[in-house]
Amino acid sequence: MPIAHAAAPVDLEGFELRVLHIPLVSPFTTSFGTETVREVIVVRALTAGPDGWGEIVTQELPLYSSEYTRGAWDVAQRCLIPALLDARTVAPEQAADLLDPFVGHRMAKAGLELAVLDAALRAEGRPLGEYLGAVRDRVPSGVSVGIQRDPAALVDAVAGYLDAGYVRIKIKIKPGRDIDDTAAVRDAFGSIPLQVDANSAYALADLDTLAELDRFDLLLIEQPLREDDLVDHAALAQRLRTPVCLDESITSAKAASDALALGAASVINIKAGRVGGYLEAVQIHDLCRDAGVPVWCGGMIETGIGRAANAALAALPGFTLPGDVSASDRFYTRDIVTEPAVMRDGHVAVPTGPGLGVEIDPVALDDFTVERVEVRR
Ligand code: NPG
Repeated sequence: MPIAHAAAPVDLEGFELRVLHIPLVSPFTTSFGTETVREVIVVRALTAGPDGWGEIVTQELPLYSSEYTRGAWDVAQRCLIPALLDARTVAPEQAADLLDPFVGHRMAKAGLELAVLDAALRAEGRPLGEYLGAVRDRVPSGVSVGIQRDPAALVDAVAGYLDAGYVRIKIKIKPGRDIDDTAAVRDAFGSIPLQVDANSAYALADLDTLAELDRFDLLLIEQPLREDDLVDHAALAQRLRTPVCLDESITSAKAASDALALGAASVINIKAGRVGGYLEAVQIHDLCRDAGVPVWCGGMIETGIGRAANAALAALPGFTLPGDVSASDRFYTRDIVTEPAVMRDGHVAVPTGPGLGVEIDPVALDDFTVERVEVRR
């Protein structure tokens, strides 16, 4: 179902961008590296009415995708913000079209669109979840566990998250840290809902290793091959019993429909940043739902801004698998919103206030800011 009721346009006066450095509670290791500090761009849309907030989920370096903070910082100021400010009066549903002439840079576009959307919905007193089509008031909370020192340390880490109440575990894998790690978690915890994420670290030539994972009855394997390897993913999916889920490869609704047509995936991870915004994310949800393909909401270690929006998105009816919608304290001791997401009974609540439904903590925001710029009309 497309957005049922469009939002009224906002009168854009400018944008404030900030680069934040927020320390993580513990290092987070994936197949592409280890992060100890989350570098992220927070966007504030300055309007004639309420301001709106968004988040650009790039990382410092282009390791997960081609986008990275300095690139987003530049393209936002040089191309994207001027395109929005030239239009002056912008409805959230128009933002993607205004930004479309600029190729790629989807995370930057998504952060700007979210700020416009938040401003528009705050002006109308409408919650984001209601606007996107949410059908639940809370969403099941899965957790993503980074690669640890060894399988025993991984078991300890997973035990902590299960004790905390997380309803689904995802472990990161890479060549050499796959079978033994997965086996250790299966042996320790029996039939818990478990999935693995390779972040593009394998090639089709690794088929034998990947097929060994079949014996663990995983919910899915996420993005085993490279972003561009749709045909190879289709070949792999034919050979595995474990369902193949795509993340990095799904950069748009078109990419999602191509992947499904090719048989490259039977599950899709939806991240608004990766696909250019929450409205594109809803389109992917809709087309997967029509095709009977389950989706779940991914995470990009967002601050309380992006996490609030992710909870709203994950409450749409097609999100039938638990997402990486963990509590704020999974990554941060201090967040930049006044009421960071908490997990209760394995679930995170969908905010109910206007727009994102969270308020910014201005002191925390200032404390984590390492660079700030304002672009005005
Ligand atoms: O809960 O936000 C979260 C983390 C989920 O594992 C997670 N994200 O590859 O999906 C991923 C990974 C990631 C995080 C990728 C940050 C890029 C940046």
